[in-house]
Amino acid sequence: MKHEFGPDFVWGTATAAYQIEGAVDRDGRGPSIWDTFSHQKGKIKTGEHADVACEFYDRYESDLQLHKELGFDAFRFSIAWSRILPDGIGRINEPGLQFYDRLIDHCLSLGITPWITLYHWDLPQALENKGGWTNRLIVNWFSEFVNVCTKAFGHKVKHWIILNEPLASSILGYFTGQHAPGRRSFSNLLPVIHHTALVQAEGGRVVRQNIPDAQVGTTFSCSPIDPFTLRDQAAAIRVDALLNRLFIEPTLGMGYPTRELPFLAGIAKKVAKPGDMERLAFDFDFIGLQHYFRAVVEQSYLMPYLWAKDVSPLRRNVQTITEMGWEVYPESMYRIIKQFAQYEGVKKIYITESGAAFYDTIDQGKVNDLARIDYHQNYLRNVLRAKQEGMPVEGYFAWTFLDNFEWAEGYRPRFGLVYVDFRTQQRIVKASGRWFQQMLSKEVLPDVL
Ligand code: GCO
Repeated sequence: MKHEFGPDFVWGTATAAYQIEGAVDRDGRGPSIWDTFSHQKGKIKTGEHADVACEFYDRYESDLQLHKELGFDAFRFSIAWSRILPDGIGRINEPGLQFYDRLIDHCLSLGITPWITLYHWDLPQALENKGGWTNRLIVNWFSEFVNVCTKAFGHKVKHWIILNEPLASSILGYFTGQHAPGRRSFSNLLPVIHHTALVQAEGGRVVRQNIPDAQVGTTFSCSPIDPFTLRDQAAAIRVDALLNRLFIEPTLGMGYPTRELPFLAGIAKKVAKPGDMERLAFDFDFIGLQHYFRAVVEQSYLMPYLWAKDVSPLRRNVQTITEMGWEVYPESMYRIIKQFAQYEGVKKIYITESGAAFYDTIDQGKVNDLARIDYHQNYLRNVLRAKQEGMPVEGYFAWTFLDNFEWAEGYRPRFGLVYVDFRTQQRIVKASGRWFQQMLSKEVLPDVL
């Protein structure tokens, strides 16, 4: 399979600081909103937190060694803002910088290209205390953080991702409250969306200014949206605007999709400052698509502003559903790449995340996760189809390397190619990890097989 993607295709795995690092109070790290949130009662389904997680902070050397053995040549990780700036701004914590410096050097020594995500949801608590993403000053705070990181690592890291899934952090964090900081109100929504979109572009500008030869990108969660019945077409168009278009179109200079979602017009009227609409644009070198499932929606009067809701896979008699309750529907990968490739300003696409949580069991020391192999194989076939049709998709990062802390779900859903026993920290490469290893080790496959 590998050779069909061509020699320059990037093969990686993706991770996030809070989900794997642990060591939350080590070497001067300040608290983040996820520390606070996960320790509040009832916020995480299993009552767990990520104080320890995969102990990646201490185990990164052997973990990266394993990553190398599996054949991946790129590793996507995020920087915990509060390790570098414990108060979010101001004082720099040298040991925090040193940790990422060692991690980067170790990647490089193994021939693994580091891909850094600057924001994967763990806002310093000190900044949340000042209003977090509802406060317009976040644009300055974030620029300061990006400035510190790019000055420290820009000479050796050339692949930078500004935000991880801005839709999730803004809506789940400040509107529905399912994620940190767990705030819930409609009045937060428009400021948070707008500040996030501004940060996305400003962050890009800081990276480009400090590292002229960097590849700068940002990621979006995305799903093709299908109407449940013919009557639901308008609903599907609205959901598409919210899920797939809200954060990319402002970067392309198209503004927010206000025609489909009139409530967004409130941004220009009440939230934005003069000149903002121009500041939202930034010409990213690449965009990262994070794709897992398609959505099927129907109209609903119960959901204000959107007037639509999801039709669950259970109601649709879907055959394969993951532990997250997500439908496995490989063709959606092809469709979503096609949808994003149609934007004129999109130059390059990387699949910065795709993967599946299934219930894993250990049998005689082995995890035979055939369903996960099927998932990656079939989703990859659809990436290939898009590529062969000429779409500029140039890499695939499996979510994820190690089983880890799955946010509000706790440790139960396991997405890893490597199983982690959270009591002993033992790692067991799953059959899916071996599948990648085999696939990636074969430069050329005989054409007829
Ligand atoms: C996300 C993330 C990951 C998740 C993964 C599975 O955006 O949700 O980037 O942190 O763990 O998507 O849900």
